[in-house]
Amino acid sequence: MFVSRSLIKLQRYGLIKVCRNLCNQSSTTSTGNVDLKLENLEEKPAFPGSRSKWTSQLEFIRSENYEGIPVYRVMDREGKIIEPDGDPNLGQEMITKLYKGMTLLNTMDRVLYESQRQGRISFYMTSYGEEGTHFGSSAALRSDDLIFGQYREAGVLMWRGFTLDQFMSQCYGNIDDLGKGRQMPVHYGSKDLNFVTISSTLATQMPQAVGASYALKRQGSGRIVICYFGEGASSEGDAHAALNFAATLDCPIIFFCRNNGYAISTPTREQYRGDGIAGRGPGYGMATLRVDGNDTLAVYKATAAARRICLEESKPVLIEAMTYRIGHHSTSDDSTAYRSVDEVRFWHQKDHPISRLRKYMEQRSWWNDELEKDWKEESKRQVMQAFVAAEKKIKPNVKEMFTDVYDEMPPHLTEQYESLMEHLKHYGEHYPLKKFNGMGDS
Ligand SMILES: Cc1ncc(C[n+]2csc(CCOP(=O)(O)OP(=O)(O)O)c2C)c(N)n1
Ligand SMILES: [Mg+2]
Repeated sequence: MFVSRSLIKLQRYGLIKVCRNLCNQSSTTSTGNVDLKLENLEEKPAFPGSRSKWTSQLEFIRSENYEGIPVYRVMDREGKIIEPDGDPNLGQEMITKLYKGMTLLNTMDRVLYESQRQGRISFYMTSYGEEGTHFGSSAALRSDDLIFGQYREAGVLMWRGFTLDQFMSQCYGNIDDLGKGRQMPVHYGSKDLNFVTISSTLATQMPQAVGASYALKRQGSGRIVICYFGEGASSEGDAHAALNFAATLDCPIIFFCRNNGYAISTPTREQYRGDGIAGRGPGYGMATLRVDGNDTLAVYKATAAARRICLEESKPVLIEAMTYRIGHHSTSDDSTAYRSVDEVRFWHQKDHPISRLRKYMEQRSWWNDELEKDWKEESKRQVMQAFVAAEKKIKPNVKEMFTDVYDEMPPHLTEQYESLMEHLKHYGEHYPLKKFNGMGDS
């Protein structure tokens, strides 16, 4: 403060050169952030980093006085393109692939949800209603872009090529699970597909994703990172740290918020007071877009444009995709306790990403009832085949719980491992060891 006032006085007396020298000596931030030209100093505040004008109005900024950031969309609810040049013209093949992916995910969700209800797997999370955010965004990425997910992004991984067998094996924790049965169901990961393994502790993926994007930038790799998260996770401290680091380090990362209206039972009206998640973007100095997450084409265009900003400007982008979680939060939740059936029905019947894309296809004669019927049967057959195969497969050896976690097994894990082996030596007959790889004779 003292230095700033002294500088201004010096400048008033025309001692600009002296001032500049003093400034260079006293504070590098001042010289870096403030335009110290005499004529500007009277007009504008000289605070480091300031872009403001002076005002004599004592007026608080109140977000309720501003309209919400608009929601970008390409199609209306009837699948009609709104602006003539709005259609990304992805072509019949690509659109059909998107539609088949979205509906396949839907079918897989139904089977695995029921499987949990029947006690065959321990846990599951569906993506009902959010299929457009998954497929629209992942289709706009390059296959070597790195993905950090939260947990409700199975469609993103499906688009990358994760097979039904791989999904099922993970949920069953069988011998073909890439995670060797060490994670709860839906905690997928694939090194080959550049999809970082899910850790469902909220928002942990966000600072990690920023670190990864910074590393990709330093490598000059031409790759970017996309980080998915829910509007609930956005309230975590890690989310704010991640957004600010990404902005100040100019990281090539897309923050993709799936705003599905709920964080388990907490509705968005209790989650934040400002203009959603997009409303925070300008505060971080980040290019920001709010998009209709149920409009797959709009999500595609938004993500493709964000990717270009990341690469061409080496800057982060925040996308808030507005959607609705039609299913329960997870198999541990019963959403009828906190929302009405009518509310859910509205989104299911009037604003569903799958039916909207289908209408778009039907208007172009790319899809009809017969194709739908055939695909429904075929997709169900594929899902059931993978489901039956996964259930039959044996589990990994219990040793896998301990190995391959650290580079070398640390003493405390060695101790636990030996203790478990000793236990199984005496009481193995009480466990279904035959179902575990290489343990049938234990
Ligand atoms: C740090 C942390 N706190 C709480 C939880 C419990 N939890 C799991 S999911 C969830 C809600 C997250 O909501 P949102 O981010 O909106 O994602 P959505 O489930 O809606 O996709 C909560 C509170 C957690 N996993 N981690
Ligand atoms: Mg949510």
